Amino acid sequence: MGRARDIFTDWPGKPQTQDGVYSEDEVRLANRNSGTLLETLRHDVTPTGAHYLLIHFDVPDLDPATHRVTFGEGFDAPFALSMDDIRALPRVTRPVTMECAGNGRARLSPRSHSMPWGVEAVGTALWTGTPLAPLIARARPRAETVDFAFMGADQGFDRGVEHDFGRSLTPAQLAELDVLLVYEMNGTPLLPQHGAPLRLIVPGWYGMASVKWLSRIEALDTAYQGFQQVRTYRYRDHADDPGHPVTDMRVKSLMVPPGVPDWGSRMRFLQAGKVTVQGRAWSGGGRAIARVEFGVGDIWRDARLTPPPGRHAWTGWEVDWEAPPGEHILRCRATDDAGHVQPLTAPWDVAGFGNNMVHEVGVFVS
Ligand SMILES: Nc1nc2c(c(=O)[nH]1)N[C@H]1C(S)=C(S)[C@@H](COP(=O)(O)O)O[C@H]1N2
Ligand SMILES: [Mo]
Repeated sequence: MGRARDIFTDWPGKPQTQDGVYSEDEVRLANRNSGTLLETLRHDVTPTGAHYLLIHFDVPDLDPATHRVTFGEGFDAPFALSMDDIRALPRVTRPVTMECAGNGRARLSPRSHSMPWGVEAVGTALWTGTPLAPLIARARPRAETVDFAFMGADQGFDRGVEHDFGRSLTPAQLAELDVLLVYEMNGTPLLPQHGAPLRLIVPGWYGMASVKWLSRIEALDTAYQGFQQVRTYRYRDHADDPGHPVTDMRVKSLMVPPGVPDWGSRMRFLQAGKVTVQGRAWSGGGRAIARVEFGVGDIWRDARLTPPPGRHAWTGWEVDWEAPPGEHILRCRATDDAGHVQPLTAPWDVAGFGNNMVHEVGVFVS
């Protein structure tokens, strides 16, 4: 609310400069990791160049002609596959909505030192590849396997710990998740920044599970202890809280901001009268969207829903609004079929994970 008001009290008399520097860490992270353009929420599928990006370290330089993914350590029938081998396997294409677990972090205070996401770290792509489960079965994991580790070809440091980016899934999770080994995005080969030549897609989970630049799969007889599994991607109430793992996406919705924006504040300007407001809503774990409400101030009404293009993709919503002159805060709030509803205020977390509060857009109607 404060934000919407600022622009009208300050503007056009808003000062031209302000003291203080941008946080260099946050600027660097924001420049490397772009967000999805909210106007592309009009479409079921996010155009490839407008899909958000999250890259922890450097994009590794992998040659698709020589790249192999190995099913090695811990398998009784280990093997390695080239990209040609993988492309010769059964081919499936699925629309999957993926959101970064840190999406919404910028609304939290105090905040962690991390990627300063507003609301835009989510997108839907048509991912093409082959199901992982039959390959795991072919490699014959040892009976004592409790975890499968998925290792990327990228490495670096986080809080002084050097590691390859890696994540794990238990045999039970793998059995229910419909995980894909993916080599195309929206009908063209994966771009380097999205994991070329091969990545995992874990439908319904936050993005960290969908390991890019996939190079090694291992079957472990003790729980995987990689940094990205045990040191981060955990919901924690305070710094010493062991917390619990971040897994599937919480219910959430976004709107295409109506009208035209103010460059600096992104406040919207529109003309009084009928306006159709639209957006997308999603939840994780295969849960469907049951309801989306559109709110103007404290008045809420139900939006019309359009069916999602797939079980793991977002649902479209739309509402006709007779916009009266004045300044308004527009909100959208989704409910999934398990009865989870988006909160009106941000759930706080040490690292800023899982903030699924309602999307708010300030508009000035004249
Ligand atoms: N190897 C590797 N895989 C990774 C990451 C990474 O930094 N390295 N980032 C993860 C995170 S946190 C997210 S949100 C998604 C983002 O995928 P995208 O950049 O294709 O949107 O990739 C995941 N897979
Ligand atoms: Mo992420």
